[in-house]
Order: sequence, then structure tokens, then C-alpha cells
Amino acid sequence: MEFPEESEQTIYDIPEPDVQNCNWRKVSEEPFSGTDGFYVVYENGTILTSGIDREDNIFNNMSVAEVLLQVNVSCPNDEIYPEATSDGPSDRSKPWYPLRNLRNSQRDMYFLTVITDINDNNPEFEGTNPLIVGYPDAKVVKQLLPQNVATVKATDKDIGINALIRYEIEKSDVSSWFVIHPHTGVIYPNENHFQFKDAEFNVIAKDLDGGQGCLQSEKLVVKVNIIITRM
Ligand SMILES: [Ca+2]
Ligand SMILES: [Ca+2]
Ligand SMILES: [Ca+2]
Repeated sequence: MEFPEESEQTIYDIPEPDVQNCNWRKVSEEPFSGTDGFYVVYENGTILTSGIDREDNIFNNMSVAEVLLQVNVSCPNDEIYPEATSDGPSDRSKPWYPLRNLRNSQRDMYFLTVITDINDNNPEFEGTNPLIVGYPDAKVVKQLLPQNVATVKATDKDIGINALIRYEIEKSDVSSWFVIHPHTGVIYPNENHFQFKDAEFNVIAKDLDGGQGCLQSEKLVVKVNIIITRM
């Protein structure tokens, strides 16, 4: 089965009357998280998850976040009917006898759940904040190939579109001096507006490629200092 992370779900609820007087218990979870794990198994056969975090470190090395739950069920009949043995003729009038092996295997049940991603993590910038960069003054730039001002990088713990980042420069008096590549995070001087003066502006990173409902990062302050050269 498959369900989204962080949700509270009943993954199994055995219907009446089969539930009567049977006891269910959790045997194992793989991988196991924390002291109690992800699942709660009630004696009446209800299995709940209180929310599985797909970004939990235990899924780091898994291409798909999966949890395998093993539960054991024991019923009064287990004690009433003795274990079958190979001694003596089989009594076909007792249905449990020829099904012994099957019954034993039914004591353990396995539930494999695939945890799908939801967008519950904001992008986060790497490195120092503020980011302080130097940019050469006009005299030097004329002798060099045009160069970028800086590169910023943010990461997002989600996957897929939930982690697809779009960078933007927050609008300000100096924002028009710069252009940022929305996906690479490279910041260029805007040829038509750039001024060789110190400037400070904010960059934000949005997930969902900046689409509706996106989450955004803290503001990254970028300080550009013009390096004056004497030639
Ligand atoms: Ca999560
Ligand atoms: Ca997530
Ligand atoms: Ca995200």
C-alpha cells in the first residue's frame, strides 16, 4: 500500500467478527525509527501509523521510502486445538489439521507501505548569511570577460517537484542592477542597469519551481562590494 508521509492513517482494521478474542502485536518494523517505531498495533487488529517522516534519516539510502511491518496474531483457537503431529492418521473432519502449516504462516502478517512525499520542507541556503562578495570596478571589468557576481545554492529535503527550486531577487532599489538565473542561482550584473557601487539585496529560494503553494527559504542577504583598483 502507499500513503503520504506525515499522515495519520489506519492501515489495517480487521472487521468483526474475526477480530473477536484475537490478540495482535507488532513483531518488527524495518527500518525501525525511534523507540516506538512508526506503527501502533492494537490487540483488536487495528494498525495505525501516527505519521511517517519521509525525510527521516533512516530512508537516506533508499531510493523509495518503504517500511515493512510484521505483526503476529494469536487467537483462542490456537490453544484449543492442539498442534498437529505426524503421529497417527490424519483426521479430515477437523479442518484445522490439514491446514496446520497454513495456520502457522497466518500468525505472522506483513504490511509493506510505500511512503510518498509531501511538500513539507522549505528550501534552505547553504553557506554564510550574509554572503559578502567583491566585484571589480569599471576599469578592470572593461579588460575582462563579463563575469558573474556570485552563485547561491539552496537545497530542499523533499523530492521531485517539491524540491525544484527557483531563485528570485527581492525587489528593491538595487534589484534591477542584477539578474539571477532561476535554476542555477548564478547572479549576473544587469548590463543595462548595473552601477559600480556597493549594493545589498535579498535572494529567496522557492520550491515547486515557484509555483502556487510553494514554500520559500529565509532571505539570503547578498552584499556586493566594489573593489577599487588603482591603475
Ligand atoms: Ca516530512
Ligand atoms: Ca517531504
Ligand atoms: Ca520543499
